[in-house]
Amino acid sequence: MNAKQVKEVKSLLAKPKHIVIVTHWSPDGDAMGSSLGLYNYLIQKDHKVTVITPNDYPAFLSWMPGDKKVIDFSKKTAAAKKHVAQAELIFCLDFNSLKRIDKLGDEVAKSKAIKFIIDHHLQPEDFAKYMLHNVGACSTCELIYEFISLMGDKKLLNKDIANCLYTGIMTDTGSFRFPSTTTKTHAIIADLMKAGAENSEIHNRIYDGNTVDKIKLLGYCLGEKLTVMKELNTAYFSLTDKELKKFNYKKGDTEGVVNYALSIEGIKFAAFFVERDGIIKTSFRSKGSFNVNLFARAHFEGGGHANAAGGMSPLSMKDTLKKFVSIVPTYKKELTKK
Ligand SMILES: [Mn+2]
Repeated sequence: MNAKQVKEVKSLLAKPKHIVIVTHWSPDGDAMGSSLGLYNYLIQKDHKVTVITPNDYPAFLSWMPGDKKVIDFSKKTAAAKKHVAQAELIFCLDFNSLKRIDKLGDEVAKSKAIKFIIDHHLQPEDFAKYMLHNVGACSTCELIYEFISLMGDKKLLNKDIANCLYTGIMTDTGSFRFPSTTTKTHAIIADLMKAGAENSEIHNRIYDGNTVDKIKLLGYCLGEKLTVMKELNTAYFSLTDKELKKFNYKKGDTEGVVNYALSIEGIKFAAFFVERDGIIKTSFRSKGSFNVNLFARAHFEGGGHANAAGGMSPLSMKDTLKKFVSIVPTYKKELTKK
């Protein structure tokens, strides 16, 4: 966003408007934190704001201020469509390809509203008039903080905004440990704490809400399902629908499982395959220079960041794993580079 655009957006937001905020499929901490952080900012300026998600998100994210008013497009499609049709301004947060929001994308594409992308994923699509995009940002929440600053509204940072933005920065940086965490990140966190962010409580709400089923599912994954391809510095897990049912699977129960594979000494590439509604969803994580965004784009109809990406496979679990195991050796050079 250049200085001229900042001025334009400032004047757009000077008068109350119908605003819709949308975020990506299977919202995570950064998606919900940025959406509700922006929501709690815009309502202070008397806008009529509606947050719409393409589908549901885990219960450990549903405590954020404004959560009760979020509309799930997959469940309340008619109401969501009405809001999108009425919108004068649509913010697209934490994604940059309309494919990432499924059928909600058709509504957003159709809408005459002015569109605004705030995001930190690679290769943004060109569908918005305004864009605050930075792949160097640790999270979209960091960019929402920046957006509020650009609008000259840092004085409006309150506890509600601070709690939302803290959540997204914490979850997208793996609790401030990924290389994307910078001095700027910590400076923003300090500001959010000054504004009232409840850092310790947020950590408890996000990470200490495990159910017995979730912990047992994790135990099963680690004990029975981990496969290590030692000479390729790669490790992966898979879970079928049947296995999920055995542990009374609830959304969010497999969150973070892939990171256990990545935490093994020497492992540079970790993958997780999970069957949901007949489709295999894939998560890829890496350490160092191995680019899982490119890997996901090339082989699993997905994408994301260089060190964290996702995708899908229309094949059966057996064939998906066969495919994966046959592809990984072609990356031997990158994976075994010192
Ligand atoms: Mn993000």
